[in-house]
Amino acid sequence: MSQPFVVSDEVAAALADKRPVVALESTIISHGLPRPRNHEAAIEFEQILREQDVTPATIAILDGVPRIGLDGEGVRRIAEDDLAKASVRDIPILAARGASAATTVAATSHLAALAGVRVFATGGLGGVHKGASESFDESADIDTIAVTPITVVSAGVKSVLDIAATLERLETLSIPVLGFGTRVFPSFWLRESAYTLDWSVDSAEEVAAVMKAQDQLGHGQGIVVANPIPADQAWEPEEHDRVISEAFELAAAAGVTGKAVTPFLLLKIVELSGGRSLEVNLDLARNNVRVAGRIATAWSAIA
Ligand code: PSU
Ligand code: MN
Repeated sequence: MSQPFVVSDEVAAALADKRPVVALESTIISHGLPRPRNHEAAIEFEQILREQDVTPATIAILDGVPRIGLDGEGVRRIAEDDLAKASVRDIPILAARGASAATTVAATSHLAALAGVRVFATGGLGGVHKGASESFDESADIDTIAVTPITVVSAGVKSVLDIAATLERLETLSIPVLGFGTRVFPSFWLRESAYTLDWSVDSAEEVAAVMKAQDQLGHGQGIVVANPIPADQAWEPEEHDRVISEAFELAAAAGVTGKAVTPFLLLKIVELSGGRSLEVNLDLARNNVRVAGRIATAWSAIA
């Protein structure tokens, strides 16, 4: 039987030498950011890590093969091809059919962990959607992190979600949430939500220490590191609130449901904000990649 997934030579060598590696997701590139900025962003996120002497492992499923670490052509494909959006449940179907897809936070976390990558940077986590008590729309991101040994660095969850319900789910599923330099849970484009956290950390080394302790004392779940965007890069709250409510009205009017909701809202918000939300989205993602690089470096020193 052939290998069910492929780890690139660069990532495999780094893992074998216990050098730091950070996973990067492909759905944010394929479905979360508009072209052509998405391709530039995919290249830049990898570059930020290389400048920290950290090996990037961008993850996607190409021609039925889950790939941990892409070459330049793979990165081009996730940015320019019209790929499907794959969560964990889609992986075996894509593999059996030889099909291609971008991986969500859930699918990226799962594949990273299969390959032995422990740290992952994204923009924002999926979570419990507003109205979920009726629609049952809750991202598989949270459930997957509950059973996957991965440390995910995000700027919290997008303010299009039900943040309170998402935090409740993280608690129920025994996923530690660490505010990175903050006791307030961030809300993606904004530094703060209305919700405080029980725990904050001030350094990458502290996160690595929690990872080590969790390996010894946990049951294989992951860790959420909530990293707020720097104050001078955050979106203006009034403009943010106005655009989000308009985007919601458009999604309701268009009757968007299921896994199309998140990409629809993200791209509408870019349009409605005249591109401002995109700049903020890119800044917070870069910031998460940098922090993830530091955590991976601290982890490789103690693992
Ligand atoms: N955060 C972003 N951009 C994105 C997403 C999150 O900044 O594109 C994507 C991630 O891939 C996440 C997915 O896993 O949205 C969640 O989708 P859903 O709500 O359908 O689970
Ligand atoms: Mn959903």
